[in-house]
Amino acid sequence: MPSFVDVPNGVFHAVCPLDCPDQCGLLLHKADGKIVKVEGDPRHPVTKGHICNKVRNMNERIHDEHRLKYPLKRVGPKGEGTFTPISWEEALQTITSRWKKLIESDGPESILPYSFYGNMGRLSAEGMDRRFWNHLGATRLDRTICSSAGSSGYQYTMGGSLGIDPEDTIHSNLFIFWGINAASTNMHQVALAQKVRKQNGAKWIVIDVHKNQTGRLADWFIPILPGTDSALALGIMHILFAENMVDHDFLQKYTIGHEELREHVQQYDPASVSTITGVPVEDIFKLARMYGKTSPSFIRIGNGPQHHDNGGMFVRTVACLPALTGQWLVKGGGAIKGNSAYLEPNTVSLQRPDLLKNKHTRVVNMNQLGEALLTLDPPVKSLYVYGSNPALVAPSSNKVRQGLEREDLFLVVHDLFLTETAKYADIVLPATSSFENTDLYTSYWHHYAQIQQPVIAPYEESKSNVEVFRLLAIGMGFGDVAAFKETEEEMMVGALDNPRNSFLEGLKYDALVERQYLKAKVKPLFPGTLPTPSEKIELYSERMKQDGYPPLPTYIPLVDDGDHGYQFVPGPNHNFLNSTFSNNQKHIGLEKEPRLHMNRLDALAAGIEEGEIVRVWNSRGECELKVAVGDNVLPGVVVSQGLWADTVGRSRSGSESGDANPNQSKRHLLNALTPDRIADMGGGATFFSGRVSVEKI
Ligand SMILES: Nc1nc2c(c(=O)[nH]1)N[C@H]1C(S)=C(S)[C@@H](COP(=O)(O)OP(=O)(O)OC[C@H]3O[C@@H](n4cnc5c(=O)[nH]c(N)nc54)[C@H](O)[C@@H]3O)O[C@H]1N2
Ligand SMILES: Nc1nc2c(c(=O)[nH]1)N[C@H]1C(S)=C(S)[C@@H](COP(=O)(O)OP(=O)(O)OC[C@H]3O[C@@H](n4cnc5c(=O)[nH]c(N)nc54)[C@H](O)[C@@H]3O)O[C@H]1N2
Ligand code: SF4
Ligand SMILES: [Mo]
Repeated sequence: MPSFVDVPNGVFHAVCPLDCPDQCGLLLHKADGKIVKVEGDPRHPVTKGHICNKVRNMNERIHDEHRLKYPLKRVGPKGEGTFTPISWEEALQTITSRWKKLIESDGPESILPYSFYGNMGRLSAEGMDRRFWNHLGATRLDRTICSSAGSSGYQYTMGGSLGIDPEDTIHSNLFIFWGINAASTNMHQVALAQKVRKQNGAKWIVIDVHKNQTGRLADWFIPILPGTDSALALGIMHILFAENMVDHDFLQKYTIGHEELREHVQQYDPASVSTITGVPVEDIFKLARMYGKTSPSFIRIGNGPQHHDNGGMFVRTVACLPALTGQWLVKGGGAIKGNSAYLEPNTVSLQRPDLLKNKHTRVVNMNQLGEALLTLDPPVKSLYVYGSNPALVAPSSNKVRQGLEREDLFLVVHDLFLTETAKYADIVLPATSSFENTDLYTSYWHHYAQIQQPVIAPYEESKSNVEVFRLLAIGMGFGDVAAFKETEEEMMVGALDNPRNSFLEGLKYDALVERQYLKAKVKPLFPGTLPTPSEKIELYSERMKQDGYPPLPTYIPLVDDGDHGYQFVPGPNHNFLNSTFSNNQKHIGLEKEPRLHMNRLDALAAGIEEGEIVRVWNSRGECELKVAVGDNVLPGVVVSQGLWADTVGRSRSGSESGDANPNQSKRHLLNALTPDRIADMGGGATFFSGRVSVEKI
């Protein structure tokens, strides 16, 4: 590959590395070796040159003077953030000698990796690191924080992460955004829907617990009580069958269990469903009839409703709807929950599970990090965090932080910034940004793969994840194993060669380097067969029955979360990407401050006024938030958005000294309130199934 690093001026192709379905193509403008402007690449077939505000401002993050420049060693108490610079040699020596001792005394399972998709690059997020942990025999991390409950539910119905091609939604006449704040989290799906609305008068329905950016764009916004969406979907099915709006031919040919389902949904009559969901009976009829009679109709299934105790069953249930109406056969009809199956690389080649050999290593669910650090026996003695910021993003954060504070826990954090998590670390390692790396990107929404080549030199002494794991392998004495000697290029060639994924056929490394955007070989799902046991859409699932679930889609209420007045839904916000950007003044300025959205009637009853600071609490923790009173949430529900830095309002990151008042700085820590219960399926998170009390201060 030609190197762009040494070319000081020009415009270079790049990929947005963030955990966002859109995975935009970017153009980086370089002057004097620095990125001075980030814009969308108009040649990207789906994102077409449009990007979000967050990333238009990315050059500030890349050249932020607060970025970590060199490895650091902690010299103050854990959590305070007082460090002194050390060399890479000393850092690696400290880590590997500590690990070697731990392996001898406590075994390799005393070491726990913790990572997520701060950088979606396949090599950075799940390449050399996985090889390293497999070879070491460390405790395995079950990566469940994001979408695993819903993916599991979808898989029971459809066999895998297989939806329609989003480019086909240009033909849709009805868009249902179901529990997705797409205006913030999938802007190009919104752009497509806007275009069709203008051209063909297509209608948008948004079903959400919060009338947010997306709800405000809808032709019809349907507010719903949290965690009740399966009941609504079953109510729609009840009406579709009762009023004969189902496609008998499709049901016969491509599904199993429609007779059982027809019987089963009789119990979900509109009156009962209305009581459960808070959606008026006439609206349930209107919604079912619109859905039953409009073609093509498209459902974009979001992450929100699957961050609940019953989240897997929600997705399993909604995924049945397009089958009832036969919409999968219509161009632009169907659904997208996630599309990751189409570009699924060869993970065996990439992650080398064979390196685990016969090690029966234990598994920790990442949603229960605090619990694992505090109670696991034998204990976790060392934690290595990269590409994630669990002190802010993981549920029940008071427990997480208590775990991170453990004096006997050897914590290493590899990041671009001195995050909330890094402040607890014994050793901090500086990470390159994705624009300094070589990596392979595969969207989980559209069907295009891209490659990033380094555009700028590594910032100061920072190193990529791939490089650090190579060095750690050498330090641990297994650097000679072939898996750790592979170059990035070899890893990508191997990853793209996946005989188990026919959609990847012909999508090869050299062509990708040359052409920049290559599409998976997709075709409509129907006519065709699915990777389910019956090869059909499983309205009735024998596999679910074997796994202990009701085999037919069923409404299961949320777990009792204590006697508190409000259901608490703390989702992401528009200008941060999870906690990324929450340390940037421009992004903070756009969001201003965290708010607690509360219904007018609730505020009146509690004597709470607009703009008042209230105490929000439950058995897990407390926050202080400014109230926004209005009608954008139903009574009994409170919503807040954004994973706010501890240090909002003051400078964070890189300032190598602690906060004056650590308790004060944590008052916006929304995850102090969230449950670390595990969802019904896939080990998923239940961020939105917590209850809170709200009181005047
Ligand atoms: N700007 C921005 N974009 C992002 C992110 C970000 O932080 N900021 N994060 C990225 C990541 S990692 C992810 S996973 C995605 C997530 O993006 P989305 O799929 O949009 O998921 P959320 O924003 O978590 O929740 C979506 C909506 O679900 C609603 N909701 C919550 N509970 C329920 C319920 O029970 N029923 C219904 N109907 N609605 C409910 C919330 O109010 C919210 O509006 O976004 C990605 N993109
Ligand atoms: N309350 C609440 N909590 C939530 C959610 C919610 O909706 N509500 N959403 C949840 C969801 S869906 C998700 S996906 C998680 C996301 O949570 P995380 O995966 O922790 O995402 P970020 O907060 O963006 O943190 C990513 C970190 O990776 C670092 N990073 C970026 N690139 C690299 C790299 O190449 N190498 C290394 N070593 N580090 C890098 C960034 O600087 C950043 O600090 O949060 C979850 N937490
Ligand atoms: S965060 Fe999403 S919308 Fe923004 S540039 Fe990246 S991929 Fe595109
Ligand atoms: Mo996520």
